Amino acid sequence: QLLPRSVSKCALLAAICGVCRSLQGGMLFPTESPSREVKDVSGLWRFRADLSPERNRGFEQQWYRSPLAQTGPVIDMPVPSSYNDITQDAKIRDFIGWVWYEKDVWVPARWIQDRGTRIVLRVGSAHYYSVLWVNGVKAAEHEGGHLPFEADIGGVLRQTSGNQCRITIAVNNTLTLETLPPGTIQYMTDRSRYPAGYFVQNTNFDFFNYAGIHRPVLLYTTPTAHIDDITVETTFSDNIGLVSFNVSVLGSSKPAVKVTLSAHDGRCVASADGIRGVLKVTDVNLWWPYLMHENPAYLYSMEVTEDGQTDVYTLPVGIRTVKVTSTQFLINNKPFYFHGVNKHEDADIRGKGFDWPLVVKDFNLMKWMGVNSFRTSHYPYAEEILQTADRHGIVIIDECPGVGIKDIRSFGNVSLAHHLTVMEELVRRDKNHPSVVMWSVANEPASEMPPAGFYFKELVSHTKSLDSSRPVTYITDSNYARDQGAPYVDVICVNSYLSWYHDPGHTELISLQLNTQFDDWFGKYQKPIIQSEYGADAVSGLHSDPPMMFTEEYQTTVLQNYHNVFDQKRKEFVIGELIWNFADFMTAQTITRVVGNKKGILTRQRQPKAGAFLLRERYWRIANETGALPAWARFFALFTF
Ligand code: GCB
Repeated sequence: QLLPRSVSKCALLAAICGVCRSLQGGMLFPTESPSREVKDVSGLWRFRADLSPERNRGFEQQWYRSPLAQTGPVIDMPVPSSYNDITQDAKIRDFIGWVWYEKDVWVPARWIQDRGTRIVLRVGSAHYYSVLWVNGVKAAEHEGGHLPFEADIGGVLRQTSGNQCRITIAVNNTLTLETLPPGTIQYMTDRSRYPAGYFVQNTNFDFFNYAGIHRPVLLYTTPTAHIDDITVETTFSDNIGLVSFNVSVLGSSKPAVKVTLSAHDGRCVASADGIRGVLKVTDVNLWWPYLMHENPAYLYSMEVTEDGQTDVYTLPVGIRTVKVTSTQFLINNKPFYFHGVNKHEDADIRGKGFDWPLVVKDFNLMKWMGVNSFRTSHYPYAEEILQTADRHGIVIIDECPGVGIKDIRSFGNVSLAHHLTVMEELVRRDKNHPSVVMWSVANEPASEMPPAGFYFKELVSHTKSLDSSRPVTYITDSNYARDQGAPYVDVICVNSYLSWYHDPGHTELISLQLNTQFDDWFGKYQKPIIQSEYGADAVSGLHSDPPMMFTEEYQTTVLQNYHNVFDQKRKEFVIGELIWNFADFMTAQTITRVVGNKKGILTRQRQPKAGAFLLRERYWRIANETGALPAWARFFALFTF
């Protein structure tokens, strides 16, 4: 029972129900307010990997029924964190199957006593498949890492023990042909080489399949009659900003909703009554990207109240527009050039576990380098990261976990139905972030295969039906002539590794080949193009002149050759460049990776290689050319470089 039985069952049900169902309920980020409390129950949890041959002993023996320590040996496990790099045990690092987490928490008595209080348990994300119990009673099941899930646990708590609450979460990292990302389990049957029952997990993506509870676990309350979801869309005309809102209220038959929008200084600039409407903001302060305006990242505060003050939820709102022409990407009707990075959620020890020091350090590094954008390669990042981007004006291409879709069997209806569900979960979670300007539905799928056309048509059109205000793309590395999905996307995003995977060592070919790449794509589709990945591995501290592969000099030479072409093509239809990668990151062990992927311009510990200084100079120069830099930054750019 390596594979969670319910994975394929759920996906199958979704497929049978058809591709156009939508998710129940909203997924507002838990915040405190006069009517809501939040209690973070992250920290140290008890942990046990199910090492039984079938990985199914935990279910057979019902480990959720009693304290985990009574079932066998448990160890400390921090949450949030991947479990893989926490111990000294390679069996835990490379574990495939079910692991069990458990924590006892106290729930405030008043939450339990007040029947008008909803008590919700929310897991920011757990990779990959999760089952959640409270006091031994099953409360939720969720497929997919990188996105939150939650359960109303008030009923269970009131029926069971009262204030003490034992939370058990079983998490399975097994990937199948129908999961996102896909993978396969391969049993090795040659008894002369492998012991009985030996298996490996195969994947088609280039990052370590970190697992565990990756984001905070929160308990929070709302009144029973509560604001369940809010959707805002923004636009403007002259100096008037327009914010259309749609509020969904649950638990009340006649919701009385009031919405007010306040400026930075607390001044109310617009208000309205009702669950939907449009707020008009005169002398609007638009949300501008970092380095594009004197006063970037302006956020209004939208307070939604239900029935007087019964429930109150406050949402930051940035007013901005996004449009695409055949050659440009426009933010607030002005051309925007993506000078940015691709990232990973990845760090020493914690793996993909959310970590504020790392988030703040990464934003400081991005701003230091003059980065105005990043792509959440290859999965949705923590909401706290998106909120930080909103506040700093860093633009985001928001990618779903559709990476490594290479096997033709992963283009079937079950996979498609799950992929659509993931897009629904992603849009539901991230739709209100001004920083998010585009959805990416996949990375380097085998888009030349015949089923890919139908698959991507469905994906792109469904994503547009969920959110018509943002362009949609997927990232391609395939030959343009054979691409089946490109006709459906708004922006062509191309990954290429000239002089690395093709013609290794021959940087002199980059100029010719990159020009051909751009001209071919634009010639065929007349859509703006982002170079969504390019780069070369460099082992920090390794040098050679003339440059050789894997040295810092080679990495900078590759970058310079690409940049020369970008500088020509950005006058035409190239609208952005995203280096692969912001930092070195961990991968599976293979003969092509030396303790991970070294294409970072920073080391995994966030120390700059030569490429970081090169990029920094370039990005500040580009920002300065736009003429929209704030005075301090223009001064800085002129005198620093
Ligand atoms: C790619 C992938 C990325 C890899 C990168 C590489 O095209 O999108 O996930 O890490 O190439 O370094 O090979």
